[in-house]
Order: sequence, then C-alpha cells, then structure tokens
Amino acid sequence: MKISLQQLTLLGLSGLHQANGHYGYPYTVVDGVVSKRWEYIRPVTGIFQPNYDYSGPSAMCGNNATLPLWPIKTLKIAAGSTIGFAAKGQSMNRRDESEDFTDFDPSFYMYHNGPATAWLSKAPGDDLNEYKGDGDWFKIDVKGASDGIHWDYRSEERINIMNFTIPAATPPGKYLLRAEHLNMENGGSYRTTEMYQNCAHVEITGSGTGTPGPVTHFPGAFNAKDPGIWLPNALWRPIQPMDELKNWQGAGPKVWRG
Ligand SMILES: [Cu+2]
Repeated sequence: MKISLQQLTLLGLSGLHQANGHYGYPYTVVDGVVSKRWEYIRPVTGIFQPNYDYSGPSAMCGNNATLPLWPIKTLKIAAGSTIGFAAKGQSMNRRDESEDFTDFDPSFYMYHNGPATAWLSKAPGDDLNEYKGDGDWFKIDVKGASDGIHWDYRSEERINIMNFTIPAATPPGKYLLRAEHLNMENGGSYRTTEMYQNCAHVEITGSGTGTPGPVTHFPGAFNAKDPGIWLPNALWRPIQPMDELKNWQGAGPKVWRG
C-alpha cells in the first residue's frame, strides 16, 4: 500500500497520542487487589480527556457519570484503610471508554505532574446506583507536594495508582468516592489545568462517629478561577520549598481527616 508522507505523519502522531494519551481511573485497588475495569468505578463516555469544565456536571465523576451507565458493584472498605485508583491510558481502537473492559496494565503510569485529592459523599438511600451525587461532599485526602517543590505524583516517579486514606472517623455507610488528579504544569496559566476524575461506589464499614466537613456540592465546588485549580505563577516550579505547595489542599474545602 502506498502512503503519503502526510498520512504517515498523521499515523505517527496518532500512534504517539494513543500510546501516551491522557488517562482515567477505571480500576480500584484494595489490599493489592486490582478490580476489573468499571467493576466499582462509574463508567464514563467518550475517550479519556482532560476536563476543562471545572464547574460543570462532568467535574464530579466524569462524562455522563452523574448516574452510572449501568449498575455497578459497591466495594466494601474499612474506615481507616487505603484505597487506590489505578490509571489507564486512552482506549485504543474504541470510541468510548465505557466499551473497554481490558484489565489494568501496570506498564502505564501517570505522566502528568500535579496534586490529587479524594472526596466522599454519602448516599441518602441504600443504592448508590440511584445516587446523583447531589448531596454534601467533603474532601478526605490530598497528595500534594510533600517536599514543597515537586508534586508527589509526577512523571519521573512513574506512579500508576493514586492512593488515598479513608479517615477512621468516617461514619459507616454507602458513599460515592471521587478521585481527582490535576495536571498543573500545562503552562501554569488560566484555564490550562487538566482535570481528571472518576468515582467509585464504596461501602465504608467500621464504627466511625465523626462529623465530616466542611462540605460542598457538585457542580460548584470550584471554578476555573480558583487558585486551587489555577496554580499562581509564583508557585510554578519553585527552586526552594514553598509552604503553599507543602500545605497544598487544592480547590474546594480543606481536608477532613476525622
Ligand atoms: Cu493529558
């Protein structure tokens, strides 16, 4: 088959784009066990892309995930323990991530540099598959820049699982668990931060009696002008540790640790 130089370039670019493309978090990890794809994570439509609509409906759980596309399972996890969200690159040869059921591939890693946060929202009823996430949300964990200079989750670290701790004081119940990763180093200017987010269905067990807060709501927890989304230029690749980065808690409410 004869192929033009232009076609070759296009093929080359799209190959590179798919191999290194953006990503999402379709798997959970508990005690080293990686789930099946979309087993406990709400499936999303479209191809994994950075979300720039920070204050829109997809900022909660991704594209078309205000309700699950189909009923998914609920993962039991004890308060005080750790849950992971495992990354996967854009689906190849598919137009929709929800049609992809491939297993976790540990060779893929998060190659963007930026903070990660986890959030919880308790379902009012017994079935998370019916919960639109329109109740109260609180933030439970943050992975920022512990040395005050570099984001803990950065390309060189080749991290493929974001880990978060469920506060021991979290009251038992069924929750939507939202995980977010931001690519803050995409120019450091207004509306360039790439947001990636997915939500898991979890049942938190234990005897926690805390009162989580402060709370917020989706959509509306933050917006494109929020300094937690738009990294001020002063914090752009500092040469000395900066408290603003060390104490980073992202946009929206402060972290509740119980
Ligand atoms: Cu990207």
